[in-house]
Formats: sequence, C-alpha cells, structure tokens
Amino acid sequence: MIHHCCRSSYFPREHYSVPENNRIPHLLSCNSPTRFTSRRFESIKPDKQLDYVNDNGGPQEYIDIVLSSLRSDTVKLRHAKKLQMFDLRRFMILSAVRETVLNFPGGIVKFTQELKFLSESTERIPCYRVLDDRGQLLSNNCMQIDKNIALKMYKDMVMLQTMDAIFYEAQRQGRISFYVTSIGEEAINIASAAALTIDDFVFPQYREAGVQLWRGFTLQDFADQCFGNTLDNGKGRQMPAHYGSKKHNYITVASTVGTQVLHAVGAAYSLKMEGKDACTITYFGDGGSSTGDFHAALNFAAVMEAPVILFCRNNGWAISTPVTDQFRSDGVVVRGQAYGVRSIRVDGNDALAVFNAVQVARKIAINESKPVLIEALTYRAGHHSTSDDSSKYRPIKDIEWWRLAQDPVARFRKWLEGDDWWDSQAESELREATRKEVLHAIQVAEKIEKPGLHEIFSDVYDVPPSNLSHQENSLREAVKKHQQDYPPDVPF
Ligand SMILES: Cc1ncc(C[n+]2csc(CCOP(=O)(O)OP(=O)(O)O)c2C)c(N)n1
Ligand SMILES: [Mg+2]
Repeated sequence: MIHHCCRSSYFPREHYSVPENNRIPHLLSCNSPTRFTSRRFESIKPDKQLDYVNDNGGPQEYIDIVLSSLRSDTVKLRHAKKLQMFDLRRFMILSAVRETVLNFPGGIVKFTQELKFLSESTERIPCYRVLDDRGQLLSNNCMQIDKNIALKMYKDMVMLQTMDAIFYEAQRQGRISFYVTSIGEEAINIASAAALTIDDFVFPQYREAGVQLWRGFTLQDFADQCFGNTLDNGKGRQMPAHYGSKKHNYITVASTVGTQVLHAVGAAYSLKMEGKDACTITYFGDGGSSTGDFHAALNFAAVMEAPVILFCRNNGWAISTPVTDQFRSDGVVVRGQAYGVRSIRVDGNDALAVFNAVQVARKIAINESKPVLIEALTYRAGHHSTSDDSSKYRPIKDIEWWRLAQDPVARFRKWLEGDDWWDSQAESELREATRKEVLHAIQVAEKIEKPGLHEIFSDVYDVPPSNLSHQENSLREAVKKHQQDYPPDVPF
C-alpha cells in the first residue's frame, strides 16, 4: 500500500485542475503539482478544509486579493515552469493567510481573540418521525413503501410479539432456561431489517431477533436454538436467544456488551476492500454505547471510512441503569458528530421513520463508503431478560404508558388501516395463525434430541489438543460420579 503525500492545500479548486481522485497536492511537501500517489483505500480528505474556513467566514477575502494581484503574473508565467508558478502563488497566499489561520495537522483552524469554551450542552437534536402517535402521516413528502413490504413488516412485527409472549412463558414454565424479548422495539427490529438486503451482514446485540425473522430464520429455527437441540446451528453451546446463522449473514449474538460494534466495523472495511455492494449493520443499546468498544469502533469507522451502519437502540435502560446515570451528552447521536460520522436521531417506535433512515444510511454507507450512526429513541417495554424484574427499579406507570400509548405495532397497524391495507378480520386471523405456529414450533423443538456431551469439545480443533482431551475425560469421570445431577436428555 502506497501512502499518499498530500494532506492539504491553500488553493481553491477552480484555480487549477483537480486530479481524478479529487485530491490536491500538498505544496509544502511536494515540489510538483502532479506528484502525488494514492492509496487503494484513502481515508483522509482534508482538502475540504479550505471550504471549512471559507464557510465559516475565513480568509477568502485575503485569498481573493492575492489571487487578483497575481492574475497578470500568472499570464506572464503561463509558459514558465509550473513549479515556479505554484511556488509564487504558494508564497503569496501563505503570507496572506498565515496570520489568521493555523495550518494544523488534520485541518486548518481559524484563530480567535475570544476566550470562549465550547458549551457542554447544545439544543437537543430533534427526532425524525413520519407517523404521529395515531399512525397518521405527518407529511405527504415522505418516501414510498411497497404495499407487500409494508404488509410483511406488519406480519413480522406481530410474529415477533407473539414469539416473545410465548417463549417468555415457556421460560417461566421451566421449559427453556432463559429468554430476552424485544417488546416495544418491534419497529426497530423489523423496519431496519426491511431496509437492508440479505448481502448486508448483521452484527446484533441480543434484542434483534426480528432482524433474523425478516431474513427467513424460521420459527422452528428459533425454537430449536432456544431448546438447544441437535438442529440448533450452535449445537446448544449458546444461551437461548443467542441466535446466529451463516445462511442469513447474521453473526452469532455475543453476550459481551459492545464487542459486536468493533467486529462490524472490521467486517465493513473488508467488504469495502472486496468491492462488495453491501454494508454491515450493528445493533447495540444505550448501554452498549457506554462501553469503550463503542468509542473505538466509532473512531475506526470514521477514519477507515467503513461502510457500516451503527444502529443504537436507545431504550432508556441498561438493565437497571437509566441513561441519566450513563451519560450527560444529548443521548448518543451527538457522539457521531464528535467522531466525524454522519448521524441521525429517529423515532424508534415509528416503523416508517426507521425504514427510511436505514434505507438512506445504507446508500450513504455503500455509495459514499462512509459510516452512519443512527440513534433510535424507544423504550424497553419488557424486563431486561427473564432474569430481571424491572418493576423493582422503574415506575410501572411509565412501562404502561410506553406499552399502551407508544406501541410501535399498533401505530403501524393504524397507518395500514388508514390506507385500507389492513382490517380487523385480517388482524384476528393473523393473531390466531401466528399463535398456533409458535406453539407448534415449541412442541416440535422440545421433542428433538439434545446434542451429545462430546459436542462441547468439537468443531474448534481438527485434532483436539491434549488439554482439551484431558478436560473431556475429567468431565466424563465427574458425570459418572454424580449421575443423579446429569440431565437425562443429553446423550453421554
Ligand atoms: C461487557 C459486559 N458488561 C456487562 C454485561 C452485563 N450486561 C448484560 S446486558 C447489559 C445491559 C445492556 O444494556 P443496553 O446496551 O442498553 O441494551 P438493552 O438491554 O437495553 O437492549 C449489561 C450491563 C455484559 N454482558 N457484558
Ligand atoms: Mg438499553
């Protein structure tokens, strides 16, 4: 990889031709305007810096004065060596601007005589929405959505709701060991998935089962994973609700909060290197955005210009920790700007707003090769997981308000009904059918055999190293000694 030598320029673009790669040579380090090479994947575009200075009332007036006085010289020098012309221009412009700006690595900075600190707070960033609380379009000036897509979105949201209700109960009945719902976040799940293609890779947290559902992971697949039977892709090695599927480009859920954000950035960069017409998307919560990994990932994404959508589900809580105890910034969206990443805040309970935002973000990621941060405002309307009781740390009336007045599924349904795409009969038929399907999937999964004990040690090494063989032998001896504690449905 060859490093380019040009980092900035004092020349407005119109005064000489800009090379195809849009890059302007750095006159301090290059002695010829044509001497610049390019890297395969350039990440730094500081030639925009002059625009910044100008946009902000910078020294354009000085540059204009200097250039007009140079015009006659330029004519005289037309046949002179380009090198000399550039040197003369450079000298004169530099002397004019030297007093007002600092050519600092990474960008030109204007000087000021005002002793002023940046404020720690700004006006809160507005939240993009398309539908109001009653499911009415707020403006006719919104993106079109295909009727079939809209209907599939609604049906999948209902399926996700039904699956959550029944799987949650299955855990309460002791049939599965753990579960995590997406209650209140159905629009985020389904609408974001609908705006992507199957070639885009998903790096989930754990509250995005709906993305898998949209991609064709079947109810049986979900049930097999939660029951950890032999048909589970992960062979029962993961906790329930930690889905993964190579076929659906869905990277297996990792419980370690925030780690997936870095993975998504690295994978996005590799898609870019391979010239793929695809991006990655990573989902994480407000809690995920409080990890160090998030900040490292955001910065890497910005600097490497990785085609990744960083989708933050700001649902107000990281288990029992409210966002007010996590950060003092205006949520998460402002951090994108601080790192140089295009960002938007959307209403996470408005399926159309989420759909539009992700669709545009995908285009930015792929066509411009840039990361995008989306902060979706929502509320975790369920408990954190089956191991939690959120009524212990937050008012029940808040939960009820979000569940009833802000339900994203009901809001989307009202919009569909307003367009005569849906009615109450279709609704009751769908609810009945989905319930039966989920119950059936659970009953089937429960009867399928569990993977054998040896699967704990398989699939990583072709020939297991001696320490692993030793561990397997110890485990088998322990099971023989304590047979009464060994689950009878796991082949020994
Ligand atoms: C690195 C790490 N730290 C802590 C935990 C414990 N933990 C599991 S989920 C969670 C909260 C995450 O909250 P958020 O990212 O907002 O997601 P949400 O559950 O709200 O969807 C925490 C702290 C963990 N799994 N991994
Ligand atoms: Mg959260």
